[in-house]
Order: sequence, then structure tokens, then C-alpha cells
Amino acid sequence: MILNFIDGQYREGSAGRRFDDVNPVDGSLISRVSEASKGDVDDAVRAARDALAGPWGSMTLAQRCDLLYAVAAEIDRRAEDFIAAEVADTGKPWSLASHLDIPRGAANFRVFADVVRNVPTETFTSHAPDGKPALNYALRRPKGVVAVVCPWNLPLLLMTWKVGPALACGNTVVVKPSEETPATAALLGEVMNKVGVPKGVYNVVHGFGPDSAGEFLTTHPGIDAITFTGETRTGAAIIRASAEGIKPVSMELGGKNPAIVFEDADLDVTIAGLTRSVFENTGQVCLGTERVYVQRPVYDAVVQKLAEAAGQLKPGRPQDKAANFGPLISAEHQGKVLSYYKLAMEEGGTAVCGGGIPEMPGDLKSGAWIEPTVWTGLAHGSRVASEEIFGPCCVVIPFDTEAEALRMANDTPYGLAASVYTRDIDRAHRFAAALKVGIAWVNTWFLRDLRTPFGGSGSSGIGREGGVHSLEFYTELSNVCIKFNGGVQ
Ligand code: NAD
Ligand code: 6OD
Repeated sequence: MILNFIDGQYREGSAGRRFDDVNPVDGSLISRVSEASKGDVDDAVRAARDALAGPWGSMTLAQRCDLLYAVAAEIDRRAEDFIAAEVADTGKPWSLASHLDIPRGAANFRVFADVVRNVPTETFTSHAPDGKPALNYALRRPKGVVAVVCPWNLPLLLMTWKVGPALACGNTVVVKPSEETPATAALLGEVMNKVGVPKGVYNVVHGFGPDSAGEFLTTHPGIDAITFTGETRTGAAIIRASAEGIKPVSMELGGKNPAIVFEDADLDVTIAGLTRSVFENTGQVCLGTERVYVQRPVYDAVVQKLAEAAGQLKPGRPQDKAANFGPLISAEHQGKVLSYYKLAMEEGGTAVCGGGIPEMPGDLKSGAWIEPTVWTGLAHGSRVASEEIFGPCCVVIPFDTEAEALRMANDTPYGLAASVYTRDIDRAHRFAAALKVGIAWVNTWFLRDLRTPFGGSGSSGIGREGGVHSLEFYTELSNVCIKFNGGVQ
């Protein structure tokens, strides 16, 4: 059974409630998960608060950062365990978890320890009205107990993307992993204990959103800040709930990200980029592309090559080295994605490839499989081209002018990411600057430097994390002003 991790100990939820952790590859039961009660969430928040006042709060920055390096090293040492847990929960290819999710889980601790170690302090010298000098300097204090609420698509990566900087800045955390993917958050508790992170610094409570651990945590008076990654609607519910306690929030939400392909683009680079951004992780990446705008002279070639690339994807078990395409996270999500596949037909689209559920052998028939799908013939304003699907699919739409492409790319309430394919360096700069997104890539996709700002505008979120920007959320900044009455000049 997967247990809650509170105050350095694995515990069953006090209400005795459990739910299933299901393998989306074949629908089999991986484990039962112990759901945290309101009382358990209280205990986790109290443990986190005690740790702040205790050993964690009194550690030096260097000691704290050394411990985070040890966490990263232990994740690396136990990489196979983490990969196995992530793969079982998500069904993603072993190769993807071993190249992306788990190494990034470790990197998130190292990078943010380095950021915090190296961040300078802001100082200003000035003079009081009596002419005596004064020195102003900014101090950063941890926010306190941070609630970390996570989605299921990149479970360890996205959780540590929050936990790494939160701990580096001296906070303690209570994590609520997605009910679909509780395993790696739980496993990280073993790592924390092994390397000697004081008890109560890292806590995990399992459960759902409303009337469960998610709501109990985000409405808890003992937390000081909430960092959330997930759907825009859920983010709105959390903001409403947090308003009562005036809690700072960081929101990384949904998207409907465009890719824009100009006629001068290198088509090999473009197709490689699009194949990743549309289909990687079975399209379940918030930064993924679901709208592709292609300049008319290369439109047919891009549609054909992208459909061919989709045809090369091999669904199969995560451990199967020949397979490079996993299932969706759950039967429920499969139902949602399929409803858009149906809607695409109703809205007059043509599925150039895919459009349904693939024939899978044996017990894989019970998994949440879906075909990678490319549509043409859908209008820019159609629902399929406007609403986040979060599946391995995209709409391809032709354009004639740069202005038209920009108008369509920006015509969305979301503003998370975009990718532009062109060899024209002037256009690359001009177009990237005009995109209303948090992250614009040119001739690539999901190339991440963790020191850079990350986040979305509009319905895609509030705030930026990454590098020093994470410090803005995870620390409270105060200014100290010292007047030198003795008259140092
Ligand atoms: P979700 O919003 O359904 O759930 C996310 C988490 O919130 C889960 O842990 C869930 O249990 C919890 N939750 C749900 N309702 C809650 C409530 N009322 N109070 C407190 N907690 C609650 O999202 P998901 O389906 O797990 O993930 C997919 C979504 O996440 C997509 O929309 C995707 O775009 C988005 N996402 C965004 C980013 C980003 O960086 N912007 C990254 C990954 C995923
Ligand atoms: O790379 C990251 O730091 C990050 N937050 C990625 C988000 C991916 C969304 O699914």
C-alpha cells in the first residue's frame, strides 16, 4: 500500500479510506493508496511548521544546500526504483522516464541549491534628511509552510520543480500528488529520511481535490503559500478557496499552445520538433502543441510528414524497447480525449492519421490507449482548435502572412508556450517577441534551462518560477535600513 508521509514517518490515513492506483497500460491494480483525512493534513501541516521552528530553520544555507545535493544523489542512486514507480503509474515509455522525468527530478534539487547559494543581496546607500548616511539591504526569509499540489503528467519532475526551490529557500512543504500518480512522491520520503533531511520538512498527503486532501491542504490556515500545477479550472477553485486566508499563490495552468511553421523553415528540424511537441508523453505535456499553423507553400508537406511521423510511433509496454508511445493516464482521460476526436469529425475535420483507439494485443486491450492524430479542415475558431485536449493530437491550419499567423497564435485566452520554425533570424526575434506567451521556442521545443523564467500568462497561470524567479515566490523579501548616526560618510 502507498502511505502518507508525515513527520518523517509513513502512515495510514486515520479515516482508513483507500483508493486504487491503476496502471493505464492494462488497467491492472498497482497498489491501494491510503487517503489522508483532514486530521492527517492537520498533522502534516503541524509537522512542517515544527520543522521550520526546529532543525531545518536553524540550519545554515550551506548545510541545507548540501542536503539537497544529497537528495539529488540519492535519487540518482535509486533511479531504477523511481523510473519503475513512475512508469507503473503513468504507463510512459521507460526511455522517457529515464531520460526526462527522473534526471530532472534530481536536477531540480541541485539547480535550486546552486541558485540560492549564489543569489546576491540587493543594497542601496542613501542619505537621511540630516545628511547622515544609511544603508538599505534586502533580506530573504522563507515563506514558511508551502502547499504543493501536483498533476499526473510529469509527476516527479513537476513536484520537485516546486519542492526543490521551496526547500532551498528554507521552507518546509506538504505535497499533495495527483491521485493518479502517488508513487514517486511517496518514494521521495525514503530519500529524505536516508540522507538526513529533518523530519517534517517534506510531507506527503494522498487523496483527491474537493472534500479531500487537496481541499483540506489548500484551505488550511497553517499554510503560508500555495504552489499549484494543473488545470485552469482547478487553479481558479484554489484561488477562490485561498482568498479567505490571503495566501500567495503560484499557478501553472493549462494551455492551447501553437506552433508556427514558416515556408523557409528547415522541414527536418520542424517535423522532429513537432513530433515531440504533439506526441511526446502521449500529448500530455502542458507545453505541448495542439495548434499548428503552416505557411501555405509548405502546408501539404508538413501535414504529410507529420502524419508519417505519427505512423512511426509504436504503442506498447513501457519496458518494450521497440515501443515509444504510451497510453493516456486513465480510462477517464481517454474518454475525454475521444470526445474531442468525435467532435473534430462533427466540426468538419479530417483525420489525416489516427482518430480512434488502436488495436492492442492481449491484456493491453484494457489500457487507456489512443491513436496519435492529426486533423486538417478545422477552422481556427472551432472548439477542437480552441480548447485544451491534453492528448496526442493537433489541428493543422494554413496561413498566408506573418500577421495572420500571429493573430491566430495569440487568439486564445491561454498564454503558456509556442514554438516558431523559421530560418529568418529577424523574423524569429520579431515573432517571438510578439507572441503572448510565457515561453517561446524557435526551431526547438521543451529545451529547458532551469535558470530561466517559466510560467504562463492569461488563463495559463500567475507568476513565474525558475532560477531567481522562484525566489520571488518562495521567499518573503524585507528591507533593512540602517542609519549611521555616528556619521560614516
Ligand atoms: P487537475 O487540475 O485535475 O489536478 C491537479 C491537482 O489538483 C491534483 O493533485 C488534484 O487532486 C488537485 N485538485 C483538484 N481539485 C482540487 C481542489 N478543488 N482543491 C485542491 N486541489 C485540487 O490537473 P491534472 O488533470 O492532474 O493535470 C492536467 C492539467 O494540468 C492540464 O490542464 C495541464 O495543462 C495542466 N498542467 C500545467 C502545467 C504548467 O506548467 N502550466 C504543467 C503540467 C500540467
Ligand atoms: O520544465 C519544467 O520546469 C516544467 N515546469 C515543465 C512543465 C511541463 C508541463 O507539463
